[in-house]
Amino acid sequence: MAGEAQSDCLFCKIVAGEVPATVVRETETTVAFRDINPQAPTHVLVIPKAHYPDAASLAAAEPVIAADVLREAGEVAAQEAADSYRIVFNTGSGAGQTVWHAHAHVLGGRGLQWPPG
Ligand code: D5M
Repeated sequence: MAGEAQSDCLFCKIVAGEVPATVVRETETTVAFRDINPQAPTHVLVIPKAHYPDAASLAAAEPVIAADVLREAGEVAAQEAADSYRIVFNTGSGAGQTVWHAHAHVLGGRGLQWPPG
């Protein structure tokens, strides 16, 4: 069923506490943890606890939780004292998505180029 934990999903395992992560924030609907391969001084992933494969499918099915993810991304940036930051949702393998559980990258703490690669 939509939103249910998937046994083969890494981020569902992080939500369940079965895979360790450095959690920086948690709410009823979201978890924020440090990216294992940071690309900036602040690089935190914000995920919904419910499983959706990407941001668009999350927003279509659970718009309130999608908004929770965005709000938490802003809270992470505030917590990390990043006044300039980027929120990225890689969507599709051609855009670099490697984990098929919706996640916002929150990147900050250094200058960020535009356009991204
Ligand atoms: O982003 C997926 C991100 O997930 C990528 O930046 C690495 C990160 N990652 C992978 N495994 C872990 C664990 N175990 N902890 C923390 N971060 C992790 P994508 O946009 O799908 O490429």
